[in-house]
Amino acid sequence: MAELQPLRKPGFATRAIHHAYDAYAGEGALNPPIYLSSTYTFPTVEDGSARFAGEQAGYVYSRVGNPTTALLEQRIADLENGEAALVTASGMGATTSLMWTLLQPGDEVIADKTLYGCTFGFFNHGLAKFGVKITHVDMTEPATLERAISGATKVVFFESPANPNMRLIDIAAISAIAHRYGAKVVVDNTYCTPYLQRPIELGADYVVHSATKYLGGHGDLIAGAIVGPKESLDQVRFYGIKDMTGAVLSSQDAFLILRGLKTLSLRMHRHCENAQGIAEFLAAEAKVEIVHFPGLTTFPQLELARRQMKLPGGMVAFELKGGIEAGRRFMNALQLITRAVSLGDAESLAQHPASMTHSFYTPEERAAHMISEGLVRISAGLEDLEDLLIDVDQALQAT
Ligand code: 3LM
Repeated sequence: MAELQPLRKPGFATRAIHHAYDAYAGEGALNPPIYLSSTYTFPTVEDGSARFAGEQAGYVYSRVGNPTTALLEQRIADLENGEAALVTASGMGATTSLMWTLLQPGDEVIADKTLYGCTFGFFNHGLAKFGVKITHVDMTEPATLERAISGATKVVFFESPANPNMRLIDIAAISAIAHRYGAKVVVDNTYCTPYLQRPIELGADYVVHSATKYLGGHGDLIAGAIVGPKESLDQVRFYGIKDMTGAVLSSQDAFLILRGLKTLSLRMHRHCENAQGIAEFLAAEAKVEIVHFPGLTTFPQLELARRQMKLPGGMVAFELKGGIEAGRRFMNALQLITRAVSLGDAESLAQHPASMTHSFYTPEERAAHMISEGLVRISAGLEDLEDLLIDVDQALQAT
């Protein structure tokens, strides 16, 4: 890598494979070692004390750092174009560790209307119990944030596209408003990955991820990541994670994510192609009421999609004319697309948000947060598109 740097900054795929690891160093292993060690040795008591005091570099205990997770952190920070990153035991571990660090009782979080179900639960049933005010506004219209925000607002939080209804939020416009009031902007970039969208380049302060999804990419682990300013992430590490959540990623899972990242750019292209094919197929079917996909020319926020995302992503949401009953029959008839929550895996997955990922919302909350009861969500996998379309077609016939 060192020889390439004077010529140009290596591209995304190159950095996803090589960044921060020298395969010639140490034993010359092509892949980085998995450090299976909970604790680290101190040459002397004085060295150990100096490390605890932050006066000497070096590892202490894997709840605050491990060489394998540290490599993954450098790589994710680089891909998101952030100053630093922290990896966590889950996507929820990322959001909770960051929020416990940034917020005090009396502070306000303004979040978009639509959030992943457990994030909604954490804000409204978790943080709210500890004196943090949670306000939801429709951030697809930045003026609604302008009307709600005040000096008490410490965090502005959203997903784009939002899980599960695919509403997009203008990261640059929202960040500009939030920063005028001194609030920090946190974007959940799980649906896009840094290959499709880099919120920090658009003005956001922090990015969180469920690395369980596309970053890992193979449905074999649970993990999360936070990207942001180094000084702030040091506080998340030494307070939010070390003392508050303990949401530490194992070095074995960090290795699997490093492996997944090597094919991230390739996989995202296939996910996007397959999602585009499924969305177009559904949109042409008489039995389909509406398809939400940022790659359709009928998508209401097409201009924003093209400006903010490199490609439209691998997630499709839609409703059948017969509502949820037709949706259930469709999902039960699927033979190749697998009935399961989660997303970003090699396998295409179908689920029903209202009774699964977003069942934490009450029916009234779902209505207020634009999550339709009849919505079906498909995470397009990496199979042959033709096979996926045959499955969608036969499942539609069954409705
Ligand atoms: C899902 N989502 O099927 P973990 N942020 C976003 C997410 O989609 C998720 C998380 C954070 C799903 C999981 S539902 C029981 C299965 C945008 C997870 C949380 O803690 O790694 O699961 O990430 O939509």
